[in-house]
Amino acid sequence: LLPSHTAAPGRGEQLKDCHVPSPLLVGPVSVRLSSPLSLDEIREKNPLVSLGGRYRPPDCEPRHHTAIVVPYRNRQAHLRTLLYHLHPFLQRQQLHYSIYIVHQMGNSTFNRAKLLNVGVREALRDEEWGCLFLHDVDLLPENDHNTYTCHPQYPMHLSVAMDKFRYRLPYSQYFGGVSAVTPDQYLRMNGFPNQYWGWGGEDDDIAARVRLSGMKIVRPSVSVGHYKMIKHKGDKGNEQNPRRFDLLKRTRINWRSDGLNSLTYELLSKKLEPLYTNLSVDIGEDP
Ligand code: UD2
Ligand code: MN
Repeated sequence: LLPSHTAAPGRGEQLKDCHVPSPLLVGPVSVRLSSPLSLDEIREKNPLVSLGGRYRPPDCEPRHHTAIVVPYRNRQAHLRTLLYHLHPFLQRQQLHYSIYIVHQMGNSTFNRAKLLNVGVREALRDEEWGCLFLHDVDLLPENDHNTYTCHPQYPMHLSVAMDKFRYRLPYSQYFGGVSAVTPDQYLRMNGFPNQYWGWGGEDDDIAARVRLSGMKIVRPSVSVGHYKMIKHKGDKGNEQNPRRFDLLKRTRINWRSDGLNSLTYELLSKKLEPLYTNLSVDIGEDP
């Protein structure tokens, strides 16, 4: 008997493992930022993506299984640009992948790190993902040699060189933008903090958790970790968090009790859209 995932229609026999590196890679790519296509147009360009934004290479057995988790509210144009760009990018890497949009419902202050916790938990209900990518909606990778796979031992930070920071790492412990952990690494650091409401600090807290749980951050080379950030202003409902400096002083004390093991939320709906899985969640509000 074949494993169920190879038994899809038209797949009579066992596929060969995908070649490393993928022969489909092109290296640097130019990123289209103006007037994103409609979701229907993007769907037409990605006929092999199935419901929920899922994909598996048709002609080889993928070596990697990656869930992309995107914290989200009210950024429609950014989302379309991301989907337009990321689907072909990930397909060239011959990954088995799925894109999860974690949509914060209601008007409470935005909470990026908590949304990431929710996305990880819900994604792992679907599949045994080997790698979890935590991805801002407005960041577009500019080189497909930046593979969306995990390091076996350590959390990765991928967005090392952004146009916004003139293609340099802004500071050595910087962990914002795009990062990746295996489920084991995620468990070991007790996930991400739930207490950061509003803009800022949560990425530094996550970086501190990596260290406090005995791991370190690894990165791709600056030439490969290139990203463009879509220009934007601050969002309503995501004002700078004035408590972030106080919270960051306490990460060392709080990380074991605040995180994956204290996560509560209500999943309002899970919908398999053509290009992504939409998780609408109520994550409560800043107490
Ligand atoms: C930086 C970091 C980001 C995060 C943030 C502080 C970079 C490239 N990124 O981003 O990872 O640490 O600072 O919180 O340095 N979002 C929505 N709707 C909203 C608000 C936010 O969808 O109303 C999501 C969206 O995925 C966005 C992300 O949250 O990309 C981060 O928010 P941002 O883009 O406003 O923050 P930014 O660019 O300063
Ligand atoms: Mn941004």
